[in-house]
Amino acid sequence: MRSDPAALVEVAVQVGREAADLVRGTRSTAVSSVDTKSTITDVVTAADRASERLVRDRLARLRPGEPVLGEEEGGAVVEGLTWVVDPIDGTVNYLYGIPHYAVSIAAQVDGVSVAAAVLEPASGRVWTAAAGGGAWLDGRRLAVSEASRLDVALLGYGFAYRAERRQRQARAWAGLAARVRDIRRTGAASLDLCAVAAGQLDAYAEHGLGRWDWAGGALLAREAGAVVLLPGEAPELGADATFAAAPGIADDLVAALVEAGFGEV
Ligand code: LIP
Repeated sequence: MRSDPAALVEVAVQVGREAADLVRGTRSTAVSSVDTKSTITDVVTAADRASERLVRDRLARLRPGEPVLGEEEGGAVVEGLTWVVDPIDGTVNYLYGIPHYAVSIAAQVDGVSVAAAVLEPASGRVWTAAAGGGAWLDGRRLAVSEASRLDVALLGYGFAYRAERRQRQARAWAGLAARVRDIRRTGAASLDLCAVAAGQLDAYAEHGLGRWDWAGGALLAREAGAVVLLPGEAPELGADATFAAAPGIADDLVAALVEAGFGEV
């Protein structure tokens, strides 16, 4: 069993394609069976659960004995290789029929992503990255934007499921709105990070993501040349902040986020 990053990407794509087909094909029935998790707005559908179950079953066959951490069935990051799975990232978009959600499968070694596949069931787009091998969208090599000025930078961001935290986050982003070109909130962290990798966003920042939300997209962003700060790596942005930015604006954006109160939300 090969464990080089390129081989792990192949497995992630192979399994991710099956999960993406299932997610796309069952939406009409899956969204009729919805539960909630941390708050009334934090939803999980039958498709989330079925997608993760499929990924786990396929990985157990293809990669026997390798542990899986998934959003719906849990698990842990262990020493050595762990598969980190978000069965549907952007579940609220999926529930509302907004075609912007993904199946994200990453392989991590000692908690660091080395291979990733982020697959979009609605569009068929497949984003991949292998450590040291660059970031790719459907075979096209990706690179972050060459943004160098904050006042013309396009930022992605996200809100927490808890209303009181969302309110505090909104105040911080309001403090930033006049200092950048514009802000986008798409609802799928993995695809926000992929957008940074592709130069479709100049930067992205959010609090409170699960490892499964960022494990794949963060590798794509880093392999495309972004400055990436993962939860715990930038206390000034908040203990659970995830950040990715084109290098030309990264330092100025960190300073502006801190000034806007992003670190205290
Ligand atoms: C979602 C993230 C999104 C965040 C949402 C949620 P899920 O993941 O992709 O960026 O703002 O609160 O965490 O729950 O759809 O897998």
